[in-house]
Amino acid sequence: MLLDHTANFKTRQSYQEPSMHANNPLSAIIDSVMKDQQISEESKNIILRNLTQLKNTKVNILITGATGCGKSSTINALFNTEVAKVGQGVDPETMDITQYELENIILFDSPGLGDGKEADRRHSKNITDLLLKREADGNLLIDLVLVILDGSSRDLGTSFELIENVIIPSLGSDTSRLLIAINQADMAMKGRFWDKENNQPEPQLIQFLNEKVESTRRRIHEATGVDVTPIYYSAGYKEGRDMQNPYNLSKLLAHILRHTKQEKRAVFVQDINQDKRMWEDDDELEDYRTEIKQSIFESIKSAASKGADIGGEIGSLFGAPGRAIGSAVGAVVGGVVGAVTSFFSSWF
Ligand SMILES: Nc1nc2c(ncn2[C@@H]2O[C@H](COP(=O)(O)OP(=O)(O)O)[C@@H](O)[C@H]2O)c(=O)[nH]1
Ligand SMILES: [Mg+2]
Repeated sequence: MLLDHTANFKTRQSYQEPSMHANNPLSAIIDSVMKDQQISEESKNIILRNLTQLKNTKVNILITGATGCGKSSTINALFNTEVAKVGQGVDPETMDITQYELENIILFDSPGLGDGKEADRRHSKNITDLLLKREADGNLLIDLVLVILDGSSRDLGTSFELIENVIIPSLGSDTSRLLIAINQADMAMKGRFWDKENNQPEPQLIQFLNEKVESTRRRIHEATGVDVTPIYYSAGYKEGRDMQNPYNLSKLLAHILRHTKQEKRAVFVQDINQDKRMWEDDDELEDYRTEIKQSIFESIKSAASKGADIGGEIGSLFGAPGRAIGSAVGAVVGGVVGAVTSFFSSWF
């Protein structure tokens, strides 16, 4: 992947240090703006200030669910790093919340319920405290709570208890912070009806999973009055030489972005997994990858032009994500559009 970026950068005359920002799209965009000959100094200053601020913006995500549901696997599949240790068993490291600091995203990995009375009490309190926590500016710290259910489990009772009695009561009136995802879709029928070759469910399993989604939605609605539509996916696995790519991970990311404030979506560009294989297989009900690109792109664009009447200039600066570099877009655009699209084209 890194080689792809470098190759793209080398074709752009304005960019001098191809490898320096290979993993940091926002830095690359800032560099491009700085080196551009045609943007006015005034606009440059505004854009740079905004993008620098964006670089320092954090998105805080709480990921929770019963031990073994696949939190670590999901983190490693979604993000551009192997930070989260995957493993089974109850050891001190999985007993409490583990925090992972990526470039812009901060992950709080907390066990859900089901690890014994004492542990459950502690985890419930940790989760409640986090969900109520506010930053210095008064905003809630946690932008999104992702609850992962183990799709291969027949008994999701403790997970419903977690959602209904711990998480929802701590969300406040705005329940849009909650996202529920059913993992291990491949194992939902004990591995039956999973088309390994094409890494996708067969019709019987699709029906089973859709029913699971619907019963989960109905159950939570009846217990709490809150409307959530879970999605199903598979984080995949790696076991020695045996590996299975994720399924519907792009759908999961698209939903994560929908549940994230528009102005914060941009920072995902820094942290999402650049391994193409993570994003390839999904239910194709929607074009998730295009949605992801566009929503991140729009967020970068509006963040960059914030607080200044430079709409026209910024518009031409960024162009549209799908557009080929150097086609309808002018010379000004090349650098920045190039920086953004080259990252995406090598991922997706
Ligand atoms: N078949 C399959 N196995 C999975 C999937 N996600 C996770 N696993 C496996 O489930 C086990 C527990 O996963 P882990 O990520 O450590 O769960 P955590 O305790 O919630 O962090 C590991 O052996 C993973 O490889 C999946 O989508 N499909
Ligand atoms: Mg884990």
